[in-house]
Amino acid sequence: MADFDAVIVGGGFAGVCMLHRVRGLGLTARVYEAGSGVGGTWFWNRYPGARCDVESMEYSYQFSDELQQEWAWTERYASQPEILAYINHVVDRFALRGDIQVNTRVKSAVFDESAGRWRVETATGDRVSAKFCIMATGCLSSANIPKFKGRDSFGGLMLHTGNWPHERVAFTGKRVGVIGTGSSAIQAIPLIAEEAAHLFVFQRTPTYSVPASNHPLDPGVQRRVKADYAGLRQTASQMPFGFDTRSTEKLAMEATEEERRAEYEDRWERGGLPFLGTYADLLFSKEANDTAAEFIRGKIRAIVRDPKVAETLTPTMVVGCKRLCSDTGYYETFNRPNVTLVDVSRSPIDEITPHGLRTKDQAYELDCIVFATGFDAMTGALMNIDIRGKGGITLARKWAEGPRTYLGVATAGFPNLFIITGPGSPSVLSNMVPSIEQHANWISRCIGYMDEQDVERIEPTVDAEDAWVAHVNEVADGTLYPTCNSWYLGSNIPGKPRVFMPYLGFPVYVQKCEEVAAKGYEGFALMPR
Ligand code: NA7
Repeated sequence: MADFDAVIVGGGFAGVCMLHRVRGLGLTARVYEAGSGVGGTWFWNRYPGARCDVESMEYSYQFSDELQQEWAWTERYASQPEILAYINHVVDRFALRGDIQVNTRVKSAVFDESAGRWRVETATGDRVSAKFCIMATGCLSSANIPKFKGRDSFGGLMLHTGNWPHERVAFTGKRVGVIGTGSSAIQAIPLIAEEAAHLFVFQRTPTYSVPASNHPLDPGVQRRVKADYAGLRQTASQMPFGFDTRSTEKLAMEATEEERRAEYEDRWERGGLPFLGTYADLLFSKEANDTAAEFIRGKIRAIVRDPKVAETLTPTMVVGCKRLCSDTGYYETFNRPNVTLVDVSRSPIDEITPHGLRTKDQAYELDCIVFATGFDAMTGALMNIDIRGKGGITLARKWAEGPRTYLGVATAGFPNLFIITGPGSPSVLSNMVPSIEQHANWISRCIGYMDEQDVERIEPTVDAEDAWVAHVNEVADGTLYPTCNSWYLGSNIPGKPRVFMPYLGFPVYVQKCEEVAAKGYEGFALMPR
């Protein structure tokens, strides 16, 4: 059995960054990656239009200024192929590939209490041990395909956006059905519609989306950012979501209607997720939120020509409660003669048939079904691994009522196990790359501290964990987030406990992590060597 200092599960942005950090400590490490290449989310999500909706200059690592200076992004929002090229560049530039084993899914990770080591087993039969086990398994990596009756009977092409083929999928001349209208669907629908003979969009909940206003990146803008990259990173780190949303302290309810309209119009024109940064109370006050929601509803009514279709596309919930989307021509697509919107909230999908699908009211003949039905977010990928801590307790059992972590980075009863961007950390409510990097830095510093202080094992105390879980919920309960059924709450997966999983507030969170470290890892139990 091979022994490593650290096993890292997952070769996406988190695993790659973590490997670089543990190498820096002089540790031996092995990364296991289920895919045939690195990249995680950006390896799997190859659907047409897949692109990041955080600006490319910010969706990148900052651990090496040389890397920041060398790499040139070509668009305001990077496309999936470009992000995949970037992560591969990083892996080669820092000579990390040798420690990454692809095509290898981790099956189990069991803590051997007497040896104080993690025993990790892969689906391909590798068995290794490591002092540290670091889960870099991703927040949105476990694809969700609803268990529709007859799902496997379909005779045509069935795809999930999060597990897309590597070769181009031709939709020309095909009758295509897209199920779902979340971020992935919103990016894919306009492009599929351009190709398909006919596109049916099966919508259960309408989505708010703001135009991305994507464009080639101006070399002048790029030069200016690179002249003070640290300045951009610093500004971003102080924003609630950890990227530059141009968030203000202004309150919607203190502005006049004309001022609000002008502000929203300006943000709509500039495009993207900073729309939510227009006012500080948008996610806290329903009255404030209604002003933003009504602005977007007005835009939908103005864009979509058929009033009935416009009405079906118009959301009624709180804007931002489910993730705000950012699109290129999404609502406009419903003006095309070859696109039909099907409201499956009124007439749910009853079954998948050999030739298409049937809703309560009607049968649809399809050549291809695209499931844009999301992920078992935050916990799904971890639950797919048999993780056992002290006393043989499984993580699945411990988290049966919802995930419990301290700082979203560790969980009591599982010594020397770290989770990158786990539930209870800002993760999906932040710019993922800086959040990943912050965790990788924090974990490597913690491991370095353990070495210096002759600490053999570290795990959170139950008290610290309980207090953190309560705090994460308290923060969420002070917002409008719990008012709808989102995947932040796990409510997209039947039977999953309804618990708000991400931590809201990147700057406060980072400060808390710093304080914990500065106080000798307060809230953790440290066992000496
Ligand atoms: P999302 O945002 O979870 O969207 C999934 C969509 O699929 C959403 O519109 C769901 O409707 C719909 N859905 C799920 N199950 C069903 C069933 N059974 N019937 C009909 N419709 C269904 O996933 P995405 O991949 O778009 O985005 C995930 C994240 O990736 C995104 O937020 C970014 O962070 C990147 P619902 O709203 O549940 O009614």
